[in-house]
Amino acid sequence: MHIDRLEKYWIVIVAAVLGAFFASLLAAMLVFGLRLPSLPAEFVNPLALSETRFASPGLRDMGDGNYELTLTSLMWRFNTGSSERDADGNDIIRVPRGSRVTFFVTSADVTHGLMVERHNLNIQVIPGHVGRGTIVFNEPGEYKILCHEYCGAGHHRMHATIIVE
Ligand SMILES: [Cu+2]
Repeated sequence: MHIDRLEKYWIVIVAAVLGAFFASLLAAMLVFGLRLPSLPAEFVNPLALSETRFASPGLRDMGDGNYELTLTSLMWRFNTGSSERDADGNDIIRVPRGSRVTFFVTSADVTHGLMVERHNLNIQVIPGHVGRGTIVFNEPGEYKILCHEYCGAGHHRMHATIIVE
């Protein structure tokens, strides 16, 4: 079968581009630890959060530098159970350096998002679903927990702060 010279070039270019995409996916998975989002580990009744772990949000010390942070997203704040607030009334959580924090998050109303500044955590917070993810905080500093799903008029103000001491 005759294939035109220019057509051969294009086949090679297309194969090279596909190969580069595949290699970058592999690198993202193997080098940078990127994972596809999975189904939530748990479901809750969003109308009866008072009967679930989300009735008492907060940071729990599980020992050996492990913490569990249970929090609820709602219009328009993160309820982390913390009594410490910033000037805008948003929650502040403090953990020691080196802490391994597992987040458990659900929504009390609409779809929200949860990402932690400069860390590899990005959860879509859907009513009825419990999003879960873990971060190890190796560097001291202040890190914002931000909502990344537009959730209404107060979305741009919706955040909390983690201070790694
Ligand atoms: Cu939002």
